[in-house]
Amino acid sequence: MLLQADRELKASQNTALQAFWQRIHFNLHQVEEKRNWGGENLSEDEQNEAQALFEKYGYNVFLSDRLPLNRPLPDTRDPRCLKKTYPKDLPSIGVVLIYLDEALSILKRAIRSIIDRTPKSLLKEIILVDDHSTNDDLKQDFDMYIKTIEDQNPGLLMTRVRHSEQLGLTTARISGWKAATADVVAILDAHIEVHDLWAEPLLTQIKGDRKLIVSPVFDRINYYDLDIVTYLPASHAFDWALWCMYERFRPEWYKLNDPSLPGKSPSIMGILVADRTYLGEIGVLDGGMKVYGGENVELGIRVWTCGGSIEVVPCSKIAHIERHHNHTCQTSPSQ
Ligand SMILES: [Mn+2]
Repeated sequence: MLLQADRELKASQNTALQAFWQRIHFNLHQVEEKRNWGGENLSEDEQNEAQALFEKYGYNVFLSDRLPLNRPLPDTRDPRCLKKTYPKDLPSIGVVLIYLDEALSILKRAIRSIIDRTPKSLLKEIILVDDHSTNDDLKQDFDMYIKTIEDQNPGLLMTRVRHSEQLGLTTARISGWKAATADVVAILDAHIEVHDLWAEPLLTQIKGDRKLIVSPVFDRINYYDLDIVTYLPASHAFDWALWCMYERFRPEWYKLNDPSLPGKSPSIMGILVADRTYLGEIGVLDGGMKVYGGENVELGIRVWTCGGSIEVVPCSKIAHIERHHNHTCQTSPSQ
């Protein structure tokens, strides 16, 4: 229903935007119905700027720079999630954000969403791992923003980790884990926004079983208009080429007829939340995995063969930008 209403709204907006679109002259690999750079009355210069930013980053930075950092997200959870309550004495959480030349406004919005939507009593630290970015705005401008965050949140530890050369995603995730001190570590991409109550369902599962590696359900943030598309819960699997893909949960999960319940998963898709010490006990991630996604498959096999397991937790949602020019997993379970 939400999406139907959304589509109708977009359709009416599209009529007004049609003339605008026709003035944009560049080819993309995938032709989308709409491209809203951030307004319908952009000057030629603004269109050029928007296009250049898109080509550089793979998502609509022009629009991101104009959206509030604390923009609300639609509640895309199963209604049953709203009735759940969580223990008061949950473990503390440290959030690791990995980035390499991410757009500044995207990074700021990720941080802001984490601070606004994680209880202060649970959020111990945010660890920013920079895998050797070179963009100028990630220097002083970003430092100033972090200083503001620190001044506004005296109880929150902001930790910076900078690689002196580019070491890759897996090593960056390991660097983040090493810098963490909280009970539980959440290793996230930096082009995300967390939804309300994202942390509590994950921490509850880990509190119940420290050998669980958990993942939220991702929603998609469209790279072109930054709107949210709801993804349904599914397990994180891989095909014979070891490439990530969504797969159905085991039949038992469907028999329970409650999509708010966690489901077991063979693997993860990169974003993972785990007991910090347990993740260390099983060897964190394999830094020798250089091909995208290899470390996720390897971790899945290791967790399951070392007496642990992996769960996808539907009541925890994180919105994630799937870039235009980037790796994307197959068969996204959108509704
Ligand atoms: Mn990503």
